[in-house]
Amino acid sequence: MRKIYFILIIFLFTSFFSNQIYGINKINDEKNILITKSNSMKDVNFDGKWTFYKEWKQTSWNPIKSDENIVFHLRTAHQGNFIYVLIDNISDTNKNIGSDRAIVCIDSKNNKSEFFDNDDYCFIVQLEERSFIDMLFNKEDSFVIHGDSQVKSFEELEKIKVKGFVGIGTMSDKEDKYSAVPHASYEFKIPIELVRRSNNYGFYVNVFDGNSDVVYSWPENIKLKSFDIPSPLLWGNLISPDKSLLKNSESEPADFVILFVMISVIVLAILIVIFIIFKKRISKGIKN
Ligand SMILES: [Ca+2]
Ligand SMILES: [Ca+2]
Repeated sequence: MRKIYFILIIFLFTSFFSNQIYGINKINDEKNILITKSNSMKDVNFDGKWTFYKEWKQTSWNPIKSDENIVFHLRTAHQGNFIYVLIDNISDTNKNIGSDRAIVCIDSKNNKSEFFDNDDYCFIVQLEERSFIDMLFNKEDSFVIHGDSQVKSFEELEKIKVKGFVGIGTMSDKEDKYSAVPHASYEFKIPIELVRRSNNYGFYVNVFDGNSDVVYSWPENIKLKSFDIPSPLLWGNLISPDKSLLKNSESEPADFVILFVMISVIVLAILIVIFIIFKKRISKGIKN
């Protein structure tokens, strides 16, 4: 009988914690970017480049290659109500204001649709020369494209204003982590409210160098006709391996409440089992 109670306790315990036990090995392939939960993104200075030593340190790092050479570094993280992306385009050392750009696309349902549907968003940031005045007035050359329920070409799609979205691109300086040679770099702050919380988005990134007319992308080796965005069907995945993106990481007190309730239930279950065993023993003692 005691064995059964023991198994019951183990079962209760594992069922409470089953959602927290996970393995990321099976999803860690080349079509996935694993996004990190960070607690230092509030310190990021949105000026379009890696501004100081620790700025983007607490993020996931994915070096994106073409023919075995790294062409850009992709850093991703989430904190609170935002997804943060840095694209450090070390391969673009020619400053082409108004034509160099970076694009981040998110398929919020990751339904891998063939055309750009209404749960898909692309965040487009152009390289700019940031003067003191630009910084003062928060000027940025960026916009958001929203997919449609009908098949439309990328040019026909609606440009939308998104509250809270920040996208800035500029040439890097000596503080850059990867290369001392000035190159194009782009910082993005994307409101999760727009793309909804998920632990699995469709994800696509590309950079365009106006000097060489070359586009590099992730996933790699997607051939583009003109500079259009490829079908979401070909995009990769942005995965939150610990599912932390499903909840606001700033609401820690709520987590404590859940943990407290879970521990209370487990302690209560153990006490009930002990009480039953104790009661049975007493009744056996009385019979004897
Ligand atoms: Ca910065
Ligand atoms: Ca360029």
